[in-house]
Amino acid sequence: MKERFERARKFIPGGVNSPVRAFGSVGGTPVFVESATGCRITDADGKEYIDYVGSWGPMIAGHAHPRVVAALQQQVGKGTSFGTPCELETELAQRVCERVPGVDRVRFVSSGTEATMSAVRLARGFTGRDEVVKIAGCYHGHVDSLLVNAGSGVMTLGIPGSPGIPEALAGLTRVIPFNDVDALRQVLEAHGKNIACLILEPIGGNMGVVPPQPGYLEACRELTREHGVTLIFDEVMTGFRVSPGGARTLYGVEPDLVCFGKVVGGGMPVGAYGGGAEIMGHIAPDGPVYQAGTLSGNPLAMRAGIETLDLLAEPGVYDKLEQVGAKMQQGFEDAAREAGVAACVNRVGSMLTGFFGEGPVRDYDAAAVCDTKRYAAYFHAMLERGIYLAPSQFEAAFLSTAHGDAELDATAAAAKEAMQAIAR
Ligand code: KE4
Repeated sequence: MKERFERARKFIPGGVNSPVRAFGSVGGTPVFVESATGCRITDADGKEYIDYVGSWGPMIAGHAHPRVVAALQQQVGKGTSFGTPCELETELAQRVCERVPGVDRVRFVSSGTEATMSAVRLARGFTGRDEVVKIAGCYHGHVDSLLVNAGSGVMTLGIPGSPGIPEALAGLTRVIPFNDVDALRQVLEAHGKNIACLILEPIGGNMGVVPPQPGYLEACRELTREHGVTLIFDEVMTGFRVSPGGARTLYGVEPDLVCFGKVVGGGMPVGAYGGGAEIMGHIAPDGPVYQAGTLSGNPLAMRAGIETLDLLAEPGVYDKLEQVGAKMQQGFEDAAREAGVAACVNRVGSMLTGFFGEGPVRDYDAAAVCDTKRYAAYFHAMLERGIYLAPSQFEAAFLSTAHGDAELDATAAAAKEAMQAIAR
């Protein structure tokens, strides 16, 4: 793998097309995957792993699902992109609108980043306000306005989370802690009239999995409505995964806008944002808020999304996702307890994170004090045993309908050995 990585680095920054793939936070040389099927990936040297990354969420029905492959094979012969309306876009849009309560219109783009960027622009255009509130530890893609870190205090303006983001732009974003209703109430009471939107992952996934505390999402809904602030749920990770309608259905809280990605494209490049007819009516060409994309609604990507959502509509799918998630959690907890390793799991359905620390982990600050060195050691101990986990403590493991008892039992056995190894 080293030679492959060195060659990649000659032509691609860091040898990767997305930073987390470079194993920066766990060390070592990244695995180059050559093929995948079901819940297994095979690297370029032919070594097979049980995969718990699933391309970071899209592969909820497993890799190379026969129905998705057949659909793509049938579609590709008709051409790969038209740049015109195509009925496949309507087919997928109808499925999204029928499955997600409160979404009357949905616009497809090519990534989760495009979806959140467009939703924030729409909120700003719809409200005529400039400021944005985001949550510490939530990640919404590499959008300038959202790659912002918390300022010195809860009430202060954000600071750029990356070079290249102007102070003036970062200064329009305020960052508050997750699961902290008082912080949200304070910032809205002090600045609400300038705030266009609150955007959050309804279930944190990018600080590791951090579920909302009881009542938190309801408070976000009530307080934003009180101040005329658009509530945006970034469901790029949770959409169609934690329930057929996503987190909004699971928790019964309806945002004004929702962003999707990952699952909705079934592994092909698709993002989406949607909401009620009134606010979505402000998007060009119906309205003045501009957003466009050459490959938006790409027929191949639409076909993969349609097939994936249809697979998820089959009876028992979400029970299966809950079962495999629970079994993986049990295996991790048993292994940590038997080895005397301090660890805790946050899980919602088929997305979970094993944190190396006492916990509980209810926000970014609690996640940040977890033992990332021990996570890295566990990651490599599992990799050696043929289990591919997320190469970062602050990510989620994603299970699929393709994970079965054999894989989960093998994972639990590997976890026992790995925990013993890192406990020494
Ligand atoms: P993309 O632009 O990567 O399709 O989506 C950005 C995004 C938006 N919102 C949420 C909640 C997300 O989790 C993401 C992307 N997730 C990361 C993993 N945490 C993708 C992996 C990567 O960056 O390579």
